[in-house]
Amino acid sequence: MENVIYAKDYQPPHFLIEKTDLTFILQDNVTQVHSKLRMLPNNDSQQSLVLNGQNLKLLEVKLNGQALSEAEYQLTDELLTIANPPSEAFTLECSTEIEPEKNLALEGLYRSRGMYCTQCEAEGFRRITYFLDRPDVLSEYQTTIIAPEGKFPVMLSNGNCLSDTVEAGLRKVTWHDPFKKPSYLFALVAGDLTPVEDQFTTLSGRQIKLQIFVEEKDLDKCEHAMNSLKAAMRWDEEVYGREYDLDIFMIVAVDDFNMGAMENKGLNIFNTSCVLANPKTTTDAGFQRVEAVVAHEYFHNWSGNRVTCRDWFQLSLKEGFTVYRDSEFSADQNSRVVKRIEDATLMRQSQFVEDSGPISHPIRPESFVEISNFYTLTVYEKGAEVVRMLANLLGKETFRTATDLYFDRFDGQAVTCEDFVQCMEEAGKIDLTQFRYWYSQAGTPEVHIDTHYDENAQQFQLTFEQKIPDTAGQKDKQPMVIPIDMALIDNKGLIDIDGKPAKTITLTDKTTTITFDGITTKPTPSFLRNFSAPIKYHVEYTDADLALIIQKETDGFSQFDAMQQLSIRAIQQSLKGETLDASALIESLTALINNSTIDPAMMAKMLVLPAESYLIELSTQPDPLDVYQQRKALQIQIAKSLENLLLETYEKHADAKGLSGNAMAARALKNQALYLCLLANPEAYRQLAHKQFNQACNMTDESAALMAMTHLDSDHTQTQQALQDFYQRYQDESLVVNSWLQIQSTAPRAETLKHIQQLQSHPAYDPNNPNKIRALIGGFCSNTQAFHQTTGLGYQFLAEEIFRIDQINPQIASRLVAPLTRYKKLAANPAEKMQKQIEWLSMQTLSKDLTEVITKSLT
Ligand code: B3K
Ligand code: ZN
Repeated sequence: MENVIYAKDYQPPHFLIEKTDLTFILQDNVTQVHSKLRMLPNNDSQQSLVLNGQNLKLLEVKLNGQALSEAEYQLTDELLTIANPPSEAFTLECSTEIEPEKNLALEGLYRSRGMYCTQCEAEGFRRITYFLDRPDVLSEYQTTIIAPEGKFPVMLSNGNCLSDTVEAGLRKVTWHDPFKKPSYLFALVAGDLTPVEDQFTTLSGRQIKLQIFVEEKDLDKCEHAMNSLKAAMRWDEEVYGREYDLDIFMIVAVDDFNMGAMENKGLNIFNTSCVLANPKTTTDAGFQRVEAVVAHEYFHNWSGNRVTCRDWFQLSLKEGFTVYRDSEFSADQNSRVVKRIEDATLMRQSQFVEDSGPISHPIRPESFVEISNFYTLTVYEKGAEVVRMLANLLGKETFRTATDLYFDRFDGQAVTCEDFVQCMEEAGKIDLTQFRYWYSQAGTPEVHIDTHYDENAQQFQLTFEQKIPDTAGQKDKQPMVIPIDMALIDNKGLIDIDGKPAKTITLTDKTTTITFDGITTKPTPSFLRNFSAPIKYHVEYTDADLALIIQKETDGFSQFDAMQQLSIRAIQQSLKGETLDASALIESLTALINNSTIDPAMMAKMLVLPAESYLIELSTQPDPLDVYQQRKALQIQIAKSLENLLLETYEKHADAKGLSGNAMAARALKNQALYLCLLANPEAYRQLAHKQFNQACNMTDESAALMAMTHLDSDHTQTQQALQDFYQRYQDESLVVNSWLQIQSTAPRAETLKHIQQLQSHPAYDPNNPNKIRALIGGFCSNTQAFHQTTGLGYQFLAEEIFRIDQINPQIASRLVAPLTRYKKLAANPAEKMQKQIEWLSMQTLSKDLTEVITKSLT
């Protein structure tokens, strides 16, 4: 592939930018940007000055105040080169014009519903002005925004507001950020917004002003984000000793945004979906997402902003660490075990799939063509799991010593994953040489475990064998450090091991044998407690072993995992053509549901079968439609066997109200019960679902009922009516309309494809808005019946959509193509048809983003 950038080629910048003065003149259709950079050579060797710039119209360049003639610089589509810059400090001024109105890629400066906003990570700043657009160039920014008086009530940039004046009909607002930062953290906003305000007093007694800027119609949806922000600020002080640094912290909500949110210094910009929440329009899951994302972006102020990345290969340095931090925060705010189950589930059903597919890469990649393609589950979620293993290895207090060392040593610097690991090593006084393979080797490690009980010797022996699979571009890997938290169980419960109920076995060799002495009866081992490592493991269990783990384990994740394994076994059997035997699973579920002490949130998780994507991941060349059918058959069997208990459960939790953890847990369980009841017998439960739909006093119940009806009883007129009613009720709530689109695009039937095509011309749809695309087209991709229909029409539809989207927004196109690229994993019939579409795409003129992904999938 052309234009590959390699980590090994890293060179420090030839120039530094001490101060960056920016002036934006906002006028309809064209924005002028004037920059004045105070620059400094960074070494003695005389080098040309090479600045990044994309889609910019250059009006003028001045060096030390002197305009340069066209002969004195060189301009290409992506670079501005000045051959002989001064060898001492100098100022460089550039005047450029950009067209935010035409910017549908949503990188750089663009407009969303009339509002100006920016997204600069990773390389969007170069679409604003010529710059050294790389994270190791840290500069102090002053930003002036000029616009016609009265046009934009709110004009913001990073840091503190220095002045706000009006002169000759123009408003001029100047901001100054005292903290040096890389260009990817720059932000600017101008629009008709209103702030919701609050305050936070830091541990050392400083008053911080907090503002969330939204459109006036959304003012009633900010309370939760504000509370989450304050909770996150307090948590980071208590758990990491990190205080906020500026006097003001702002969040702005925008409707058109490629990702969830962005941690710009002092001025976070959020996708509305990750900040707005109100029980009438937002589900419980939505509330939890807002809490997590607000915290995540806030935590970046230290893990990312104060200590940033040297280059983009180090992305997991800030993202893995920050996801770990937000995950622990959420665990502290809500149920720790449920959060762990959710994280492990995401790893299994999405990250494992990514890690065995064509874009598999280590958490610290070695090369890329387009960095936007590496904002992946691997860098984020697996990265967080790696930090978690380090935290567990060091223990709570030592990990805190290590993070203190990291933040203090590297404050104000751009550093590497290696710097982070060295702090862990120093503080923990351990050697992490082998552990570093987690940063350099891709693929999900697989551990096979053999068990042997010797009754005479009263010994129980375990043999672990680890295998790191070959992945795209990586073969013959080294054994890794794999911490396996385990317990031994008998009928009475957990057996003491060295005076403790559990033990962590840390695998370092290809094969490891462990012997437990004094074991009087054959125990059932339980592995990977609390999902202690991001791996797959295999051990020969009987149904009775798994049932015992569910019954006796004290670790909730292991109980959940045993239940999942029972389901996986049942589905795999029926995929092989054997009769579906779900008796052990149903027996365990019955016992649990009858157990009045179980947390309803946990019970709700127990009732969810492993995702199709994970089942496919565990199979060899399956046909996704078979997997769908067998999973559904098991679901129906469970639903029918438990019907009465499910109805009781539903009724018991039917009127959970409010936003407490208990109420949310009750709703999760009751809605899962409703879904299964409807699956067992749509006739019998249609009215129940319909009643819930009409009488719900919160969006969780209302949308759960609508989803159950749409997915399980779609032909009935009541369902069609409910869909129409829902749209009528919420057509002015863009985020609810997204759910409405998604509920329809995920309806499991082949005909959904046609319906999606009709919805594309519905007034509710906006083909340029990432949230709408994700709801309709993203929903379709996860819809096995529609996407994998045997005609191949689903694949063709997606390929054509991707081609269209790539013309306007390459980042979104490149993310959306993933399901089409994993054809090698599947049975011949779907695989050939998918490959055909990928080949068709590869013959079109595509963005760099999409080209990289498509090329990798065809190799
Ligand atoms: N750091 C941003 C990522 C934005 C990247 C866009 N290509 C979001 C986050 O992880 O907090
Ligand atoms: Zn992040």
